[in-house]
Amino acid sequence: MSKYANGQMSKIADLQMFRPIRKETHQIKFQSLITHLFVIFSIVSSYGCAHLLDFSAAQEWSENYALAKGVQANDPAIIDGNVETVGRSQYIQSSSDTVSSFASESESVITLPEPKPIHRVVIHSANLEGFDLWVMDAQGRWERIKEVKGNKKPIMDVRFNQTVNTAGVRIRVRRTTDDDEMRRKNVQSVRGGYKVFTGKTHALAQIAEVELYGFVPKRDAVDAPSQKAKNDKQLDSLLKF
Ligand SMILES: [Ca+2]
Repeated sequence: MSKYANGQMSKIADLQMFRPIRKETHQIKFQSLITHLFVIFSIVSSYGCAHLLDFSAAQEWSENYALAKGVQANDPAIIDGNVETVGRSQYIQSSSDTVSSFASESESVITLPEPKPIHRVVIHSANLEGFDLWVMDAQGRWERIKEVKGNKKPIMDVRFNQTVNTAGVRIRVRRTTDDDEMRRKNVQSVRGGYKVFTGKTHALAQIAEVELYGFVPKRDAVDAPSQKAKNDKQLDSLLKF
């Protein structure tokens, strides 16, 4: 074998010896990269969860805005803070026509001296089955934002899809558990398929209390930003890699 040929053999042998080392080095780097990516992913995930926890932990329900000074209702017993005193919804006087008057529905209206960010309405009622919730906009116009049907609970905890800044809440009564009895009493069927109305066809809602709530910053969440700063610092140091 010539010297040149030996040289070639030597180079080939070196390369054969060297290749597995380079492959191993790539494997180590790749594994290291995967490990770091996993660690970063874990930290980012926990950071995201911590962020969500910070958000939920940072807020709580406000005081009951319906009990604030200057709040009024068309029956004061529904906002006196006492579930033992039961108020009633009031009939809407929409027409002087007798038949229409008999069929009129009722409502409970609460007005606040200034707009509040409301997200939750709790209604205590023994007979309220169906109703619409309306809120007043900045121009004093009413907007319907919620419809409830087939309620069976004595305490209804209604949440809005989003917080509404409003100075008025109206409960428009659609159905009570006393409606059927009132119809039997005040509507008579007569010969020829006609009906004779002698009184109201919708009963008033018996409402013990209406509570209005929004979100406010939680008092003991004041120190929460320090944990967030700690998470930020940890994430920054890892991303510098
Ligand atoms: Ca009451």
